[in-house]
Amino acid sequence: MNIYLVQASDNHGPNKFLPLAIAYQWCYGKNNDWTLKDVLIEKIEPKDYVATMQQPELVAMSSYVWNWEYNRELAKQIKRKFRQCKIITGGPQINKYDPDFFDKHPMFDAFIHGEGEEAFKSILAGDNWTTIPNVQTLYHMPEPAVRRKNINNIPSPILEGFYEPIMAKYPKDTMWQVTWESLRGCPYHCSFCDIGESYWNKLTLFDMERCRAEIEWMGKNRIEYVSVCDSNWGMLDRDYELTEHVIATKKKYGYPMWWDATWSKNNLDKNYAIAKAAYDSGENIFKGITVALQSFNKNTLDIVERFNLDFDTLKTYFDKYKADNIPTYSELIWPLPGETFESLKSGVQQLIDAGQENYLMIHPLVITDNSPMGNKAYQKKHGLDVRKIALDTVYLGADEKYITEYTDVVYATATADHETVIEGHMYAWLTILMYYYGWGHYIAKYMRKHGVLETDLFIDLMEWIKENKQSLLYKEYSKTKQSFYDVYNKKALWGRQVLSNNDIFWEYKGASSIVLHNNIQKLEDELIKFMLEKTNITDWKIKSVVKLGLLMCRSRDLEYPIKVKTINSVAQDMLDIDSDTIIINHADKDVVDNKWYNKAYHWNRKNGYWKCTASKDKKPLDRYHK
Ligand code: B12
Ligand code: SF4
Repeated sequence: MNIYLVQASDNHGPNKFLPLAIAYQWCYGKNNDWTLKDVLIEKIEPKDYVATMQQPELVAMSSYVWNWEYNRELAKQIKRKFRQCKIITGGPQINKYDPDFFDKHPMFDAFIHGEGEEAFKSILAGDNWTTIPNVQTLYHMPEPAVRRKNINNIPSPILEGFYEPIMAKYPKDTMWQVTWESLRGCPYHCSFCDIGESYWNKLTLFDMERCRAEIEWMGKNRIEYVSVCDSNWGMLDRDYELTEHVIATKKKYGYPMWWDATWSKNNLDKNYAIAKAAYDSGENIFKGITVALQSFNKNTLDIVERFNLDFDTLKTYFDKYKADNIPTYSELIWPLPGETFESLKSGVQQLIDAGQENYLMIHPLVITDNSPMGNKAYQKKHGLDVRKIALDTVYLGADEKYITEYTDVVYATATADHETVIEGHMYAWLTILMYYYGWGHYIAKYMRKHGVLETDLFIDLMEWIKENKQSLLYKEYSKTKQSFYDVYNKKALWGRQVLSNNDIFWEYKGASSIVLHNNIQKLEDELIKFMLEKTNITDWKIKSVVKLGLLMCRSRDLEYPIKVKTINSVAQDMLDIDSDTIIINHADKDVVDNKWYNKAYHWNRKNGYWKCTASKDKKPLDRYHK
């Protein structure tokens, strides 16, 4: 009998994903009655794919929020051509609590709740579906799913050779991305997260030997990018050992190139030790270390069952990372229940005060069905107005055949009406654009020395932008705001195309950065005008402040190092340099190519690529004359 496996991912740039969940199902459940005909990993147009299928008896799909509509469409088309074919699906997108799920998605024959391996094995063995735990059929809602105690008896897809035939179908230079786990579960209960539900509360671990062998395989097989599924990298002592092994493997083979982990929330000392080992080794495997916070509002943290480390501890670690030149980044979510515009602004200020200099993301609050926040009573209690919009995913290519994926978003809460929600996104856009993409970073630093808080400065700037409708900044502001409005009210796609009609959908700050970079003189004039109107600094100083601040942003068109003449007191207040002649330099000396914008405002944004270094000029002028 023929079986097809499906775990389709979007293409993020040139990378292709090797599927993990569906691979486990097959490696654990397979038997000789079944012939594996194909594993689909990309979103090939459903009708084209169905045309290639040969007498499928069973199709098993792995469902996530990013492939749900695709899977539904593929399932419909398979059923149209192969009526006898059974289609089953599992994954986080399957609502474990909805007995009416079949009415909404009748193209499937069974839904598997939670971990799927045992149920899948029983299905392949031909057991009666209504008797298999965790399997929901049209007439049968199973008991609540139970976690497996031992995961080590699930064979490793990597070590079983599951991936080689998939990789063989693609060109040799394909950049492969694997999802990989050393454990399952998370001890915390954050209500906005799927893994926060009690089902995932206990940790189950894969053996170290297996983990090491899998990492070795990644090195040998030139794996570009590893998405680590573990929820708290750094929580266990063995994460340090595993990181050492990743570093050693990269030293030996040059791969895996990137190790993208979700860092532990409560173990900053262990995280720091791991990060330091990686950076000291000279092997750059982390794209910044996350110090995730989600909110600084005490009431909100209680409501979402999250905790933050105290301010002093945070500050100590940010300072340590900064002293070692290790980039960190932080994440907040907007609008969490209980949060207001003021508390959002105050959270950003606390983060800046604690020393987050490098990067910040403020994610929109989206809701998945299985997370504690997916519960309707919870939503009612906190006044969450939840609506369906396009999935909040960016950097994807534009293709009219793309099947749009959707998510549930929080449109308004009891403490932030919809207008405030959009206003919060706009404030986040401007603050991050200015401070964390650099365009106003050093100006804000200068103003802080003169008693103005960074977040107040950006409030003033937002006001100025609204008052100056002819400005470039206003154009960026209004295009971004319109896009947010369309996303929330018209199911438009997230992001903006700025380079051409075939461009990717850039995340908003990246999109605006491209525009500002290409209109730098205009930006300089506008920032000077803003400072003249909204501050009491003298005009000749303002000009130097803005000029020097913008020169600290890496330009595509300049050859570094450059020498800059400025005012001593400006250099002092802005850069802590006691000189009127500054050398501005940047580490990236590669020849600029047509991917430079991606490098600066997408791939390396969390590493603070924009930021140049500044030093006092100690050398004779001639050395810098070209
Ligand atoms: C790795 C990962 C990614 C990778 C994706 C890699 C890829 N394409 O496969 C990256 C970093 C790209 C990513 C991005 C996003 N992610 Co993500 N990501 C994860 C993460 C950390 C691990 C997922 C994983 O593979 N786990 C390991 C597998 C084995 O576990 P599993 O998926 O739960 O599968 C088990 C069962 O569900 C079941 N099962 C699964 N499939 C099947 C199929 C069958 C037939 C059966 C029987 C059983 C079964 O059995 C498996 C156990 O064996 C999870 C969080 C987590 N810790 O799980 C979030 C998670 C999956 N991501 C999530 C989200 C929301 C996103 C984003 C939308 C975030 C954003 N707004 O940008 C984007 C989407 C980007 C896009 N357009 O593709 C949500 C998904 C919720 C949902 N309902 O789908 C999760 C759960 C996190 C959360 N917030 O709660 N993500
Ligand atoms: S957000 Fe992170 S820490 Fe919180 S429950 Fe989810 S995985 Fe665990």
